[in-house]
Amino acid sequence: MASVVVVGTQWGDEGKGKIVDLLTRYADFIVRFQGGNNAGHTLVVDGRQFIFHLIPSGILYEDKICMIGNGVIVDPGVLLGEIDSLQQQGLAVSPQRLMISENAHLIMPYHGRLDQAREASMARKIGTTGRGIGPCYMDKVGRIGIKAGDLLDPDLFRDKLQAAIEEKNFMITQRYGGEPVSFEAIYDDYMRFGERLNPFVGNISVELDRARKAGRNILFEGAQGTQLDIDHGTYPFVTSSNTVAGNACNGSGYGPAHIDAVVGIMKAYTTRVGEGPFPTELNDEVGRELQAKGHEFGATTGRPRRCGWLDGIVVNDAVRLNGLTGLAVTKLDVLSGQPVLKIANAYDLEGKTLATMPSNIRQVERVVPRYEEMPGWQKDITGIRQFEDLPGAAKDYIRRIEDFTGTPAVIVSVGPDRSETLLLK
Ligand code: 2SA
Ligand code: GDP
Ligand code: MG
Repeated sequence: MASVVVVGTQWGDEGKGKIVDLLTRYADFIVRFQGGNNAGHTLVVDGRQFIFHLIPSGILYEDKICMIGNGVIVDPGVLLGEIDSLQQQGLAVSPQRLMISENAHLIMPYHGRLDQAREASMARKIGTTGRGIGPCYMDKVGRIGIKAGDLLDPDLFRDKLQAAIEEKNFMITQRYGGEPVSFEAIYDDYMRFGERLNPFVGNISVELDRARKAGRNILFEGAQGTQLDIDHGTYPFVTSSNTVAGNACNGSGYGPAHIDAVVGIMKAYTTRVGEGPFPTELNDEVGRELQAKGHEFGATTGRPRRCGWLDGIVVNDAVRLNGLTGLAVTKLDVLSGQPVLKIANAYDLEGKTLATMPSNIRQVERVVPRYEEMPGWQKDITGIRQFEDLPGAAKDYIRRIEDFTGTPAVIVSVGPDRSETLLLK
């Protein structure tokens, strides 16, 4: 397996949690490299559901080492809550099994406040998760962020917090008319968090290099999806990090020449949660059926996810932007019962035919998908475990996806459970 990156090819929630869990079997190290607790990665093992927001799902395997890379932003209260809840379920999360990069930036209470206040004040909202993601990455890039490693140095932490709070309270009170945050309360809370988290904090780049040289297998777990990438997605309706595979290296301190494969997770249809254009969205009975059958609700916020047909433009963009070497197609079971399936294979825009997502957001709003139609299948496929046993129309659907993406399907998922999976190659 060597070093493999897993990314979402669409707008997130493609089933990365489930597929990462499957691939974790072959991995020794599992690494998150971007995003924060905006992510919600669900996996179901023997009917038991787990939702992870920060800790890589590999933590369920006792012999694996999980890492939170420098590219991740960490809300320490949420992380400790996740550690505690795993411990209550009988899973010991020791510093030997979980490492946090000293360079990972911390989500501070003022980030959440600013995220929510900003959303409330915007005429055209982004539909963020309200977890402080944008404001935290803004501080990182603006060079006033506070890093996990800073918690090990109370004087440094105090000085940085003091400087940041002055600026943040000005924004909170003057710009948004809110109540200021208290330096003392944050300082005390974060020093307490620090005491518990310090044993977990270290240089994960050095550890990963050591692991690679020892021939260990490393799995990089992406969060959100390619169209939510800050550079390549449907900006400004994106998250504030690079979600594409290249960031697995930046976000963990791992060299690009050492990546061996990139697996793109692709839902058999498309969903989006939050605001922003969605060319193949279905505001009709079919959209409602997919939402109900696929249980399409946010794993972090519970918001309903918008649903639509598979968008070949989105997937082909993901193939190019991530250098995908294989596809994992999820939720094929949700399409069962549809008489006809549609795949967008081009966009029409004012007399022009487009094969990629436009960068101009107003154009993204105006594109009209051009669809090809394929017959559906009626049979329930959740019990099927071999690709050959799928109904002919389902096999044709997968083959068509491979054909227009030029990328082999390596996994097909027919249900949320770890066992409801077909391995193709
Ligand atoms: P943010 O909070 O600043 O990252 O929001 C910016 C946009 O990114 C979208 N976003 C997501 N889209 C899909 N899934 C995500 N995780 C949760 C899930 C979402 C939830 O697994 O269901 O529970 O609502 C996720 N995180 C961020 C977000 O909707 C904005 O469009
Ligand atoms: P992620 O953010 O990409 O990890 O995806 P989420 O966990 O947010 O959302 C995917 C949802 O689909 C979860 O509830 C999964 O349990 C579920 N899921 C994953 N694969 C399948 C599948 O093949 N079929 C069905 N019906 N559900 C699936
Ligand atoms: Mg999710």
